[in-house]
Amino acid sequence: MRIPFLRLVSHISLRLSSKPVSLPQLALGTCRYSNQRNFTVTMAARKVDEQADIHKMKTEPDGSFKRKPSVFRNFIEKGGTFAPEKGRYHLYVSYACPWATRTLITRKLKGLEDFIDVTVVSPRMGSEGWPLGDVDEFPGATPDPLFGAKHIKDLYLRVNPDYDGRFTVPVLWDKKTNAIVNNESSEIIRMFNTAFDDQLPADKASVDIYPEPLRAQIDEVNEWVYDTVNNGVYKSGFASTQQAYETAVVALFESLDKLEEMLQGKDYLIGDRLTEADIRLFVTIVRFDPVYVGHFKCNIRTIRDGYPAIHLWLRKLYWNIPAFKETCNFDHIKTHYYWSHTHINPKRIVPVGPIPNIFPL
Ligand SMILES: N[C@@H](CCC(=O)N[C@@H](CS)C(=O)NCC(=O)O)C(=O)O
Repeated sequence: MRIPFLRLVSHISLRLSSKPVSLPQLALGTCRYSNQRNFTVTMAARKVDEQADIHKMKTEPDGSFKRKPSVFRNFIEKGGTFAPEKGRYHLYVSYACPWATRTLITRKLKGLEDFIDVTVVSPRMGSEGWPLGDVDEFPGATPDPLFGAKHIKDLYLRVNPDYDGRFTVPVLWDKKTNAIVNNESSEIIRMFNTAFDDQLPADKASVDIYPEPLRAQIDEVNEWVYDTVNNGVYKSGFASTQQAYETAVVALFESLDKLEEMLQGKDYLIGDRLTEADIRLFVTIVRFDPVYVGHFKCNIRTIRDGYPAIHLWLRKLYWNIPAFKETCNFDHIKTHYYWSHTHINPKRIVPVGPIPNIFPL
């Protein structure tokens, strides 16, 4: 039985008395070296270290987590710098990462497997960030076939040694110019949706996850689903104060309640066809019970017990459409979160449950 949301909010607001906790300040700017050259080297090394190590990522002064915008934002398009050529692009992903999995699902739905090769990182993200499959052997992880990179950060620094953003996946790489085309999943899936259509068989070219008549609705849903659900689970899990956590987790469950209403008797979120809105929501929902409920404390309800319509929609996508099931690797997913975030789970113990990770239809 689901707890009515209003009851829940009043219960929570009674407990919103904790003061914001001041964050441990990282010692940026302090340096023991008098020699100027040493100083520069030390600061540069420390900066990359901060960029690569998730444990050194700072939350905002109020304890909330804000995701940084992606930096590489080029498009594959006819007549552009990055032309749609078969075999030219390479995709670096993690099976654990929901953002990267959006691109894997779309790649499969569009039949782009022969057009774009994939490298899968190890799920165990350490102080250097994402390791490739030869540095950290893990079933399903692969080495970098292009440069023998040890970590994803090597690719970013190869393109720009001064890059000061995070070393995230997915990365869409151009083998012709040795450049990062794009590292923003929402844009990569839009490219995959249309850029290669001229070269694809009719049945794959006609797959359209961002159909013209539904675009306004898709954009509207994407906006709040991104903020409160896709990113909401991270805001909840990475919050460093009670108040920031409660704000995020309440907004998350309000949105899940809304999605539950929207999915009553429906197989797809918008209209009567599969769109990118389904793909973007699926990657979060499929990780919800196995990881976010426990690890990120998103535990007001589970999907399996609290949201029958979302649960049915999830299972239909997973079991009926191979692009969803075949890109979902629960071993990578669970290992990544529970092993990598030692500020949340210091002993790196990966829970056995839930059993099963996803129920049959
Ligand atoms: N906006 C990016 C976000 C990608 C992202 O944050 N990926 C995470 C993995 S789930 C990552 O690689 N994090 C590494 C880090 O922040 O160091 C997208 O949607 O492509």
